Amino acid sequence: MERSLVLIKPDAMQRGLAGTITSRLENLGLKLVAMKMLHPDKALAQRHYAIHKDKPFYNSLVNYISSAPIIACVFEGEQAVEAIRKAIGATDPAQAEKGTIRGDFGLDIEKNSVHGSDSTATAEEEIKLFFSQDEMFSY
Ligand code: IDP
Ligand code: MG
Repeated sequence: MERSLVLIKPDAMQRGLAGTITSRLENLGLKLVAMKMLHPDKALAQRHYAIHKDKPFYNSLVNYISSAPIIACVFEGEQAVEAIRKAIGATDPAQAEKGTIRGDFGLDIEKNSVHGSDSTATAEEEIKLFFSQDEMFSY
């Protein structure tokens, strides 16, 4: 059983896509085990994207993610990390296949609607940034 952190990013929230995106991921057969709406501050955005701190797009990315409320969720299931990455599609919506979340809804390479963890190890680290143990559910 794997877990993955999903963020519904500001561009998707602002266009009323939270339900659509959550629904697509639930329809993969994955279980929603944590969910919250929050407005990330810069410090949280910087920690979440720390791996990109030397990239030219880092400051813009941090400003973007902390610009509006987002929804953070944890999905659990077999091969959850890979299943979600596939459903999300390529980083650049222009390259993402139709039928993927980014291919259908992403605006540009930064405002690409959704985040999904890229490995089980990353997922565990990312989940800890957004959720405490008592915010995670088993049912
Ligand atoms: P991923 O979200 O598909 O794993 P990463 O390369 O880890 O993509 O980048 C993290 C996030 O940074 C992307 O989802 C996107 O929002 C943003 N990003 C990635 N590459 C660029 C870029 O070249 N310009 C602007 N923003 C970018
Ligand atoms: Mg990534």
